[in-house]
Amino acid sequence: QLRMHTKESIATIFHLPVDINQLNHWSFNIMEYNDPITFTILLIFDAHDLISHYRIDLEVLKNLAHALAEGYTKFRAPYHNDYHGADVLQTTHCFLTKSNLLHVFTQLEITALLFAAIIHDFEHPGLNNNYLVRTKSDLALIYNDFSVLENHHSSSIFKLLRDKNLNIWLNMNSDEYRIFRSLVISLVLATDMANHASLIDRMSTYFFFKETNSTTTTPDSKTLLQIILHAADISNAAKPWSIYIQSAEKITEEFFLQGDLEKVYYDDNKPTFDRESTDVVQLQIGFISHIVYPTFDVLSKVLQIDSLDHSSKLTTTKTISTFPWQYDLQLNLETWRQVSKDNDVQQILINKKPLKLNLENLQTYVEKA
Ligand code: 8BR
Ligand code: ZN
Ligand code: ZN
Repeated sequence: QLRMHTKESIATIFHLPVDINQLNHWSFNIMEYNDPITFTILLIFDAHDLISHYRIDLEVLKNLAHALAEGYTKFRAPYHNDYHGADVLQTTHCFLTKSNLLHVFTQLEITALLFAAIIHDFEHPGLNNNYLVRTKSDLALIYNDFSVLENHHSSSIFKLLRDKNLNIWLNMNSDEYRIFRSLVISLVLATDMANHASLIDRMSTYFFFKETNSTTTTPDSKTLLQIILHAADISNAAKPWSIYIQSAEKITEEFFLQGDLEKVYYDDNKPTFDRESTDVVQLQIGFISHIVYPTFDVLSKVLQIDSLDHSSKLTTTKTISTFPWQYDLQLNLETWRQVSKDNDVQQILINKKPLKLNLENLQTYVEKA
């Protein structure tokens, strides 16, 4: 009976709490809604025409959304759960709406990017690769210590897709599916933070030579897609402060839960994330300045690309463009710097277990910044 309603919007048919226009905004706060995977996947896949193009059965899509939510919440990780998966999809979609890339990439590439975004941390246990390797976990042994989590996220999703009640890509032909699968795997594997530096280096070198007019090569679309997904993955620190601080709190608690286990299970008992001594403020300042800033610098250039044609060289529409995250990143970094000058707040931040940042208190620092 769903077919008869195709003229109605997906939001109406499924009584979704938001519509697609809300998902186009940088300041959309996914934390305010229940069941984030269902509405993001339905609305965003529909907006990019994937549902009609691949003749996706809406019941199967809903089943998949449900299975994704189950896998994402299985380990009750404070940060790496269904909200993070849905957030990365919504943020990726947001990037695409602020660029010309929808004309640069093929439909299949956009499909792989959006799918990789929603599945990229499936069944995340809330422990990082380093922990899984050091404790000789089953997962580390299966994947020989190499991008252990990322291999698992991708592998377990393709296992799910063997079930025809979950396989939304049933109508892709075998050539398309082969390219799609290979792209999704390489996108998810590229979210391993161990690849951050080489990914940024590759693109920075490229843009440097482009600006000096001395390059004849163009970046491949796979690298561009990897940058977009990587940026969406770490975008929490580039969101408005009130949204970012909720994510920062959750990931810090996840780090500390791992730290608690490290004290028990590490041979030398030397935790990487000790809740007693970790300086949360310096951790965030380091994360923003060393990881997020360089990534978003490159991303801003990537989003201005409007052709990958080898003969015409790479062209960009505008040389300078302001994106909302440029402002938010600067403000967030400055806010932490204000916080770091205040010893009282530092004490509160370090000694509260589990960490609870006082949002109202911190607001005064936003104003100072
Ligand atoms: P995943 O989300 O795919 O695990 O990769 C991103 C990694 O970046 C996280 O595991 C975490 O180590 C780091 N990270 C993120 Br995301 N947000 C952070 C934050 N606000 N502060 C510190 N590290 C963060
Ligand atoms: Zn991950
Ligand atoms: Zn992630």
